[in-house]
Parts: sequence; C-alpha cells; structure tokens
Amino acid sequence: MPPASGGWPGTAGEPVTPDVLIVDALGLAAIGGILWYLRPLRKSQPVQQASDAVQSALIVVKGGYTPDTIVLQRNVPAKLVFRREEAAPCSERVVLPAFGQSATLPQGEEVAVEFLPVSRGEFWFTCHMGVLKGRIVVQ
Ligand SMILES: [Cu+2]
Repeated sequence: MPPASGGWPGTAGEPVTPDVLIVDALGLAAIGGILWYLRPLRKSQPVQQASDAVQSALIVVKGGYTPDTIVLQRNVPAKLVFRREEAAPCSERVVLPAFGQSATLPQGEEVAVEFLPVSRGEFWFTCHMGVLKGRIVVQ
C-alpha cells in the first residue's frame, strides 16, 4: 500500500483533544489580554500623527551640503538631519541664522536641527565660516 501523499506526516488523523482546545482558548485569551493592554497606547495615536506632520530631510555634509537646497512648507515643523561624512574642520559646525539654530556636527553622526519655518522666502545655512552654503526655500 503506497504512502498517502500530501499533508504533514504525523498530523493526519490526529484527533482534536480537549487539551488542544484548552490551549487554543488560553491563546485567544492571551491575545485578547494583549490587545486590551495596548488599548491605552492606541489612544495616544494622535500624537504619532502629529509627529507625522514633521517635514524632515537628510543632508550629507562632505565638501558641501547634499542636497544643497531644501524646500519646506511654512508652518510645518521642520527637522533637518545633518550627517557629516568628513573630518575637514571647515564643516564641523552648521549655522542657520534665519532660524536661530546652529549645531556641531561630529563626524559620522546624525545631528537633527529642528525649527518651525514661519515666513516664506529663501534662507541660507552655512558652515561657521560661511564657506559651505545651502539654501532653504520656505513655500
Ligand atoms: Cu567652513
């Protein structure tokens, strides 16, 4: 008699015993408990949505700023993340005078600069000597 094809060996014909049903019920109860536990966290979701409204951009600092033009919407919190990929001291500090911000950029680290652009226009960000230049366009 040839072996039955298909199915996993050992599972075919295995009876569903009351023990299995109890385990399933406990599993469902555990899942229900976890969902109930997470309920308060779900209520905080609007905060998460608020953070979704942040406009962010990654700017690589290496002999200049890439990209060197960042377009932002006004009245939406902005988060510019600078990643300096060089050791040249020229770029170790970035300044955004129009937004009252500046930051030291350790090599290889990502440093976030956050501000709220409220006015339309074009604004410069530069290294602390004004050699490297980037542009922020607020629409
Ligand atoms: Cu410089």
